[in-house]
Amino acid sequence: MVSIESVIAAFDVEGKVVDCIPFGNGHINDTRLVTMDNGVQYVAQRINKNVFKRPDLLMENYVGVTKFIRAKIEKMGGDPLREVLNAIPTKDGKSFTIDAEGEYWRLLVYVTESIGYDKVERPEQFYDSAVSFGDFQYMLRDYPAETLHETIVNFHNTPDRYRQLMEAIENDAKGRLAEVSAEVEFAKSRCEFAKTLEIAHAEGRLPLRVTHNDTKLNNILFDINTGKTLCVVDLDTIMPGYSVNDFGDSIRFGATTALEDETDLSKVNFDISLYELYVKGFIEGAKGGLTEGELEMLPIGAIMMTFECGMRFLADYLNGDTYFRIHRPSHNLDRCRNQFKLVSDMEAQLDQMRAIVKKYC
Ligand code: GN1
Ligand code: MG
Repeated sequence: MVSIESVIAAFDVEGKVVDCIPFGNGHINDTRLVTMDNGVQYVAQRINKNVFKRPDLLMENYVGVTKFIRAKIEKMGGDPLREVLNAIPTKDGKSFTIDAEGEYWRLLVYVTESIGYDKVERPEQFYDSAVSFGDFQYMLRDYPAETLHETIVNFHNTPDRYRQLMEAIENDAKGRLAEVSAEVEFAKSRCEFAKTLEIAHAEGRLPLRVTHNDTKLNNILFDINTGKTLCVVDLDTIMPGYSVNDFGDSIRFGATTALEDETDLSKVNFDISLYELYVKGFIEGAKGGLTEGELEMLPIGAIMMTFECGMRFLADYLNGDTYFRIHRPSHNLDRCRNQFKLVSDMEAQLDQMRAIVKKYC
């Protein structure tokens, strides 16, 4: 790998690199916190080319969306360096650089005195994150969606994820199929369910919007002093999508009693009180912008995103762990089992989940 100094040298910044450490818990890109000799810090990210086939188009989205949000924040008198991500241009005015090995890098302003969480530590945090993601959607409601590139085709197309899983089963590239028969059965028995949102969209009950598509709690930065939310990060998958999936991905990751890769399934339970807080916050943050159909399908979005993510982990396990970063051999299988446990929990509480949405509409 090339030196970080040579990467940073391409960007329009001053000083010399004195420190560079791995940063955050993302499963896809390679993220580092870089400190310069003048004390200024930046976040450098090597974009995963295996996942994002066209990093140049991705960066076009990135700059377009962040500029759009920044203009709104400035208008409202907010802090444009802390309430939205800022990509630093290269010395020749581009939003990314390509290193000697053909890898794509971007450099971001480090949001000072900020922190991200992998798990809800205080319930208000989850409520606040819901308001932020709801508001994020609201801010992008008039973004010209037709100018956005699809950075990962069919990203949250659940029937297509199902198809990819069936392909992975068929190939059984690593001979792991026998070990996962229960998980395969679990997925297969939800083949029809997987189509629910695509059918609702085709029937005009679910509109396409500009969505974030990766609304995990750890994709929100909080102010370490006030504890309040600062900004939404991880903007690589902003694309046209369904609001209920943005809602759902947050529930999948946050409204649970355990981390995404907890292996003791007795510790993995759907937390309906956190779900309720998120429902309240998301609806408030969206400021009346959600249609009746969307509101009605919020609970389905939660189950769908959890099911889809479980299928993605399972497919990656069968394919030999080529997509998600793993830290132990069965990591992706553990993650799949964890997600499927949550799916079962939510299915059992679907009526209560629906009643909670009604309460806040
Ligand atoms: C990935 O990069 P990260 O860790 O924020 C993935 C999401 C998954 C998530 C599961 C581009 O997000 O879709 O829901 O892992 N991002 C991509 O934790 O595939
Ligand atoms: Mg992330």
